[in-house]
Amino acid sequence: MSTLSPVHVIGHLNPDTDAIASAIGYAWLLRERDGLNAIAARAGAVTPQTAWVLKTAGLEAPHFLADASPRFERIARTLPPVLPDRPLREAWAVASASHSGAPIVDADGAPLGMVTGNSVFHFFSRQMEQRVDLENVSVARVLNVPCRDAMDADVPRFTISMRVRDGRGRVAREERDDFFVIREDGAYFGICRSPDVLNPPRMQIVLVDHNEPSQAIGALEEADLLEVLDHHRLGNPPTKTPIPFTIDPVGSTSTLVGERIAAEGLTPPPGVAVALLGGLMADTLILKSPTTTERDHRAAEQLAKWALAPRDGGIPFADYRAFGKAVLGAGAGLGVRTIESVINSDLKIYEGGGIKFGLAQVEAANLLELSDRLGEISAGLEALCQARGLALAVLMVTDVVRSASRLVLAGAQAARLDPLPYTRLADGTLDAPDLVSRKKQLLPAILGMLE
Ligand SMILES: [Mn+2]
Repeated sequence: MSTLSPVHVIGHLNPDTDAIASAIGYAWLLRERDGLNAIAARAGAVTPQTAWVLKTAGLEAPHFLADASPRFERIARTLPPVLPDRPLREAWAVASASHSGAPIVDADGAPLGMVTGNSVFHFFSRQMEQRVDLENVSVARVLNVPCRDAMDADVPRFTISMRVRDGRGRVAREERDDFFVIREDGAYFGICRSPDVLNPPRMQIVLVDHNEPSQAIGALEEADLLEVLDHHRLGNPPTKTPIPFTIDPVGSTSTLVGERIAAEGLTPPPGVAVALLGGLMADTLILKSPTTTERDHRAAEQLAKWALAPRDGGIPFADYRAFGKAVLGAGAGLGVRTIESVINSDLKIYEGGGIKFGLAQVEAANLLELSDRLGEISAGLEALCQARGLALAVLMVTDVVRSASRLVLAGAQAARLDPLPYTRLADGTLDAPDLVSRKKQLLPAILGMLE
């Protein structure tokens, strides 16, 4: 991992596919071209359409950034912890190398205290109160006492996810200079020093696909805005220094990122190109929206060259229009998609237990959408079984937000799936509250049942 401070590239709240894709693409370019530690981020949950594009691109969703206020994780120094029974000289070595306190942490990760100049001073004071004859105590002997005897056991703790600004008051009132930073489960993560808490480094942010503060993550004023790359109207916040600021009235921010990558003579990994092509197709409705320009057409051609080259790991679509249709199809709710696309967009045929069967998966924003289309879907699955010679077919309708699925079964041998551990609802569908993966959950269960 890079030791450079991270630069977060992030799109607007309620991110659409262009906001996510342009963040991924521009972060890639900033890493590749400028050597920055650029990290794509998102300001909200991904939509089913974006989830489909990312899955097709073979990419993870960017990490979620709740706001631009620095967290304790950012200012933590991950010093090597010292066990409480180790001699004081080990903590001393850590403290003098780091010019801070030395963390004393037990074997299972629980922070116990800190050895600091002050805590050792107090240790001496206690010795004197106990009338230990200090003239006969050598430094070597003192440095051999267990750390736990000379540590400060009352060091305040801050959780990695806590905003630094929320810890400022506490730190300002303390006489100590060093504090524990702990994980959510209470385990040691690192230490932080009061100057870092009182004046934390600002987050470095690049905005893509928006420039208005009202559309951006919270606490933007606590961050350093490095750059804006966008295709919307102006509504930008003031900055203290001049920054690169691009508003270009083209169809998508993904277009702008694609153009810049091409202008550098670089070739992105196919997944990045797929994501950008997805963002462009989604924002321009396959180059048909009134916002579409000639530049979007050229960018689409270029991205398609990178994204659709199967030999280089690209995706199997005939051209960007075919891919664009799939993108828009993945964005539509179940309510408006054709049954054809609901069943076939993500259909896989398997063989097992002497039969051929099909498992299709579709993502829905809401499982209630299924009820309205159930009759057509069942008929479509039966027709699929006929046409492809399948003994059974299952459509797995997955609510990606709530991580639950409903199963619609069809085919002459559908009854073989009766033992599946899911509740059969009045409409004949199966309610599978924790089922999200066809590959890892449903397929193994079905294969087990057909044996
Ligand atoms: Mn956009």
